[in-house]
Amino acid sequence: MNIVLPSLGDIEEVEVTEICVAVGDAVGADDPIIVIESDKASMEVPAGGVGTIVELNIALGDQLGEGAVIGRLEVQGTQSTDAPAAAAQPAEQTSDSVDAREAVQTSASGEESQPNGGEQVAQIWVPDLGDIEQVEVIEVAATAGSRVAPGDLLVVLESDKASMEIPAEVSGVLLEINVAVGDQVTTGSLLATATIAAPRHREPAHDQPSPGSSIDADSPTQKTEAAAAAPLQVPVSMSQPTSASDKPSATQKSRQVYAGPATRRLAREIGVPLEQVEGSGNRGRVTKDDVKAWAKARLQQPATSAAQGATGIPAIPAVDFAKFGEIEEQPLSRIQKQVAVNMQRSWLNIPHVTQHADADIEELEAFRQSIKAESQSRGIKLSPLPFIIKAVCHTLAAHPKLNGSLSASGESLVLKRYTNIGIAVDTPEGLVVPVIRGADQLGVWALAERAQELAEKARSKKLALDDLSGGTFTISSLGAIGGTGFTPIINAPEVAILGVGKSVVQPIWQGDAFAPRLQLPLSLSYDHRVINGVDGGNFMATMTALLADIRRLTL
Ligand code: CAO
Repeated sequence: MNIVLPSLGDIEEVEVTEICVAVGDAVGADDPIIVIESDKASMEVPAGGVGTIVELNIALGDQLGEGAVIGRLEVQGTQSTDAPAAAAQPAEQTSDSVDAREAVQTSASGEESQPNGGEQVAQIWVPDLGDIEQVEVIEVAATAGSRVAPGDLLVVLESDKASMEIPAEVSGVLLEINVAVGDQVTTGSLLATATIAAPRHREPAHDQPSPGSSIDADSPTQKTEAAAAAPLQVPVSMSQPTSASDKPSATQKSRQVYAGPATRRLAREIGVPLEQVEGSGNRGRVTKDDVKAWAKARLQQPATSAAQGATGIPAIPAVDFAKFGEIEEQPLSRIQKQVAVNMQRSWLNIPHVTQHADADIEELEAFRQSIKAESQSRGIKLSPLPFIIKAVCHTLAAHPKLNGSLSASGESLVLKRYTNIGIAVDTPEGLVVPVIRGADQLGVWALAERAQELAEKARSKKLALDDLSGGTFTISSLGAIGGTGFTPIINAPEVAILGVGKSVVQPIWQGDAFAPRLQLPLSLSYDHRVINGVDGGNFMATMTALLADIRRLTL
């Protein structure tokens, strides 16, 4: 059967703004085939029968008149005929129906056209819904106390066939919003109450309502009856499309969304905030494709900047710091920006737990001091760090989970049979983490040499990509600076990182007396998805035991 454009009432032509199906699509009777739009309203034209679309005769932007053949539907189980589609429901956009949404009731005793000099209260009702009994409130776009102007969106209603945007028709302040999202409302339900800033003057023609017009109905009941006398056969979107000449204000723009019911439904189903979607359709109309493209872009988008909100977390609001005093803006280096992204990604994706322990390095320090002359003659700077790296390699061998990575699927822990230790190095350009490959195969002298070499390369920007990749565990040492403990952020996809603080002499109980002992603060952050507290505790116990007695590193 032919799918025919239904009656348009007094509208001569409408524009095709969305094509919802393709040839070959199986459709149900209520499935929208196209969305059409006049300068007053938009509506979906349903298939009108169950079957398969075998022909489409329209293109986006086509101007159609009543009776135009949109396409052909091969009705399931019947022969195709040329009879007009009974279920292709006509859109009779009568002037009454348009006026219906303008219905406001004033509490002033006189006509609205008679200024009384005082404040008037306007009530805003659900307009004539035709043969639709109930619609759902799917969006409440205004709040009590806010100022509205004609055209500002108040609420969006939706039946299973169409959505209706109900705009304010008056300038004023909203006293009360009488509905909430999810409410079922019907023709004549009270939506909102507003004080009108200035009485509205009607055109004389409007003051002489035609029989059945709801425009002068002065009670919800009367209005409902009046509206029922001029029914619409198909509910249409009552929203006023944004035209080029009708530029919304900034706030209005952020609230008003111009989209059909199917698009709104899709957006709701997949959780897309329609007000954030840029409409590519006619007059900025948001189409289903826009919604899908927005969702797809969001899914593919890495956290590209530190300022950006991630995982649905609202972004930190921008502040004009210059308002409070003099400022200087320093652009971030490429490395700093990348570090910001990596840190945020790790912090937001990984449940971090940080465990603290002090290692007694009294003997280690005595040994280090004892070989200082030798280190100088070798030209190697022997800080506590290479001993810590050595101890970490031993500890990882005993607790290999901490040398692993959670697989991308999250289904397994990848254990690595190699130990590559990343060392966080502070440079003027930002933090970099060069990697000592095969650290477990190196002695303390070699580790010291390698760490020194990589730190110098990092500071002189000479690191190769190879120097920065393949790490299995990271050490971040602030020992030269100070601090007793901190929460290092895991260098994902590694599962743990060791923070090193500054060693200090502390009184340690020796069983019979306190003795001054050099204590090295260690902070282990681990990924609690794969590393348990027991694993972290065991790691720290092994680590502190090794540092307390470095002879164990030879075992
Ligand atoms: N406790 C006490 N003193 C320490 C110490 C510790 N834990 N660690 C180092 N020191 C001492 C050293 O012994 C050295 O003193 P001496 O010359 O008297 O021996 C002095 O501090 C300076 O050490 P260093 O910084 O030159 O050498 P290092 O091996 O300890 O560190 C490196 C090398 C590359 C880690 C370091 O230069 C660096 O960049 N640290 C910053 C890392 C960082 O930014 N981490 C934060 C990441 S998260 O934001």
